[in-house]
Amino acid sequence: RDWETPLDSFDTLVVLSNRQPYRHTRDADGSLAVDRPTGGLTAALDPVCQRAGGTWIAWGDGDGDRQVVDENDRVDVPPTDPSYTLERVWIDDDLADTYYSGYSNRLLWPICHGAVDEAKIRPGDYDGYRRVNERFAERVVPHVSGESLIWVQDYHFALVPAMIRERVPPSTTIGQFWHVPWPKPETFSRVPQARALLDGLLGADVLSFHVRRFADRFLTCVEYFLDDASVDWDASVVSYDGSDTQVVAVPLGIDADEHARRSQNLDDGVYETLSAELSIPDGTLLGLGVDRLDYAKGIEERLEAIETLFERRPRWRESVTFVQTTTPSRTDIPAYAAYGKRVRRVVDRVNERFGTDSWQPIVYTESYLTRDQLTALYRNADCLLVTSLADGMNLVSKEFVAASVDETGVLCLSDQTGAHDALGDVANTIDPTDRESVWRTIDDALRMPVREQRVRMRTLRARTAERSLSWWMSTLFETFAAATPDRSISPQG
Ligand code: GDG
Repeated sequence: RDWETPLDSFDTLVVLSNRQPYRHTRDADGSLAVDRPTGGLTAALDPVCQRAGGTWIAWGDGDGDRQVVDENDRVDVPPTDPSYTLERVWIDDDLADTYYSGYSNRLLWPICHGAVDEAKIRPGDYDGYRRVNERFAERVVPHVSGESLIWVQDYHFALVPAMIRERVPPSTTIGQFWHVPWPKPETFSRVPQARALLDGLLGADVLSFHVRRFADRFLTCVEYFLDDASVDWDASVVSYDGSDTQVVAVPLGIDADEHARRSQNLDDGVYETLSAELSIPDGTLLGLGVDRLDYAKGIEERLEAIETLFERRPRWRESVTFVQTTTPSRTDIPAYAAYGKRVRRVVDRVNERFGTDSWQPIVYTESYLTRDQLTALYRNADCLLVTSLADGMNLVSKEFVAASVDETGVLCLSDQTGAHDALGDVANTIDPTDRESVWRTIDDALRMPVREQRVRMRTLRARTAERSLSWWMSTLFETFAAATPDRSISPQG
C-alpha cells in the first residue's frame, strides 16, 4: 500500500515535534556544519516528510541554527536535496529548563516509563510546559489552509491538540502520536495535572500509540479521571467536550528494505576500521547493545547480567565480547548524569574482574556512530540485547533484524518494549525485572544453533518488512483521512 494516496486527502501537512531532524552549527572558522540529532522519532519522520513535503516545526538549537534561517525562522531541508521546510521555535534557557528538562523529562518521561522514583516536579515546571505548548500551537495557525493535517508528536506536547483546536477551522484534522508508553492509572495519578493532559490530548481527532496495551491504558485513564468523557471500548473512541477522538494502535516501523540494502552493500572495511578503533577483538562472538544513555533502557541491569554470565558460565570468557554504544542525552538532568556514572562503573568493574591482556569483556563507547558504522555492528553481531524496563517501540531491535541479511544472529528482546508486542515470541524474550532471566537468555542466545537462528530470524525479518515505515504511514494516514469528513459536516463547519 502506498501512503501517499491518503496523504492526497490533505492540502497541507504540518508536523510538530520537540526535536528537530537537522541541526546547524558554526565551526570555529565560521563554516556551517549540519548534523542529525539521535533519536527514533526524527529518524522515522524525516523520510516521511522528505516524500510528503510540508512544514516541520521544532525547537531550534542555538546560534548556529539562527544564522541559517530566514526572517520567519524557516530553512529548507535536507541541505543536500531540500524537500520540506523546517521552522524553528526558539526557547530561552530558563523556559527550556522548565518545559524540557523539567516537566517533560523529570516528570512525564519517568511516569510514562513507570519509573516513579525518578519522577520529580518543581514549582514553575508545568507553567513552562504550558507556555511552550501554547507557543507551538500558535505557530501552527498561519499554515492552516483548506483541509490541513496537523500532526503533533509525543509527550512534550500533550496540551497542544486542544490548543490548536481552539484556533483553527473545523476542517482541520489533528493527529497526535504518543511515542512512549502510556502508564497505568495508578502511576498516571501521580501527575498533578492528569486531567489537563487528558483534556489536551482529547483535542485530537486521532490519538495513536504504538501498541494496544498503551491505547487501552489510555482509555482506562480517561474513564478514571474524566467524569464527563465517555469511552466506546468496541470502537476505541472517546467522546468528550462535544467531539470524538479515535484512539488507535499503529506500531511504528522502519524502512526495512533500505536498512537491508545498506547492510548488503556495506564494505567490509567499515567494520574493520571501526573494530580497530574500538579495540573489538577478532575471533570472539559479538554481543551488541545500542541505546540512548537512559535508565529506561535497562543498560545498567544488562551489564550486570553480563557480569553474572561471565561468573556463572566461565566458558564465555575470552570467547564473547559485548559492545555497548550509548549516546548521552538529557545530561543536565541529575538522574541522567548519575545513571551515566553508574553504567561506566559497571563497565569498569566487569572489565577489571574478567579482562585479560588480550581481551576486554565489554567494549564501551559514547561516540555517535555513522549509519554505516551502526549497520556494520548490526551485521556482525551474533546477538543484540534489548533489556528496556519500558520502551514505546524500540527501533534498534528492528534495525538489527533488517540489517541481518544473512539471516543469522539472535534478538534478545525485553517484553516491556512495543517491539515485543509487534514481533512476538520468535525473539528470545527477556523479562527485565527478573535478573536470572536476563543472563540466562543471553546464554541461550549465544548457544543457539545456526539452523534455529535462521528460522527465527526469517520470521522476524518478514514481520519487520511487513510492518514497515510505509505501512505505518498508510495506516495512520487512512485513519486521519477517515476522521476528517465527520467534522466537516458538523454544524460549525
Ligand atoms: C523514542 C522511544 C520509540 C542510536 N545510536 C546511534 C543512532 N541511534 C539511533 C538508532 C535508532 C534511534 O537512534 C533510537 O531509537 P529507539 O526507538 O530505539 O529509541 P528512542 O530514542 O528512545 O526513541 C522509542 C521511538 O521514540 C520512536 O517512536 O521506538 O520507544 O523511546 O534509530 O539507530 N544513530 C546513529 N548513531 C548512533 O550512535 N547514526
